[in-house]
Amino acid sequence: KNRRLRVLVDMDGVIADFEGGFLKKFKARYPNEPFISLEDRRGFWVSTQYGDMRSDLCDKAISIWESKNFFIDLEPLPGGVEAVKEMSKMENTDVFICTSPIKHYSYCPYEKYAWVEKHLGPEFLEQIILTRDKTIVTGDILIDDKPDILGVEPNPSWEHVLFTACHNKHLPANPSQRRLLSWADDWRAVLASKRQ
Ligand code: UMP
Repeated sequence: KNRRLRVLVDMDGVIADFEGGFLKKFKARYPNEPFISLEDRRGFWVSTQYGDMRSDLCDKAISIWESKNFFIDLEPLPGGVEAVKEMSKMENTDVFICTSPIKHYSYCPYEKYAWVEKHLGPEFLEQIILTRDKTIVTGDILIDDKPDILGVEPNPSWEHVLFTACHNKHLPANPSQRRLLSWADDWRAVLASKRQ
């Protein structure tokens, strides 16, 4: 039996501030358009909520994360980089950054690698998994802010631990889904619970 613990950590909304970076650049590029404050965000898809506000705002939202330097400029979320570094130094623990690139591939995949190198260090370039389908990746835990993680594998090996974000914090409590409220929450206990 493999006694090493494999932790999959999502990037956007978990260690990189996608929502904050989006809002800042949306306001700068479209200063005369309405925007949705982080307090009013609902639903995982930013583009859907902007499109519901006014149909042309869907494409305007998408234009933000399709632009050069959007992903590399994202600020780290509080405590995320420190937590990933700490768990990667724990005994019998393998940490992978598991993130879905957008399909507009000009900048995003490159900038995700560059972000990891910049904030986590070049040794973490070995740990990156870029996939649009996380269900086919095996692991013990997937820490991710997306409430529903679906793909071709109906029974993924990992337990999805929902990382709280502005868009998911109002969702009704789901007893079958554990949460991490932030990186100040007890992520070490979550890992420990999977080692038994
Ligand atoms: N994303 C969109 N549309 C949105 C919000 C996010 O395409 O409205 C992108 C940003 C990330 C990806 O590249 O989806 C989410 O990836 P994960 O966090 O699920 O890895």
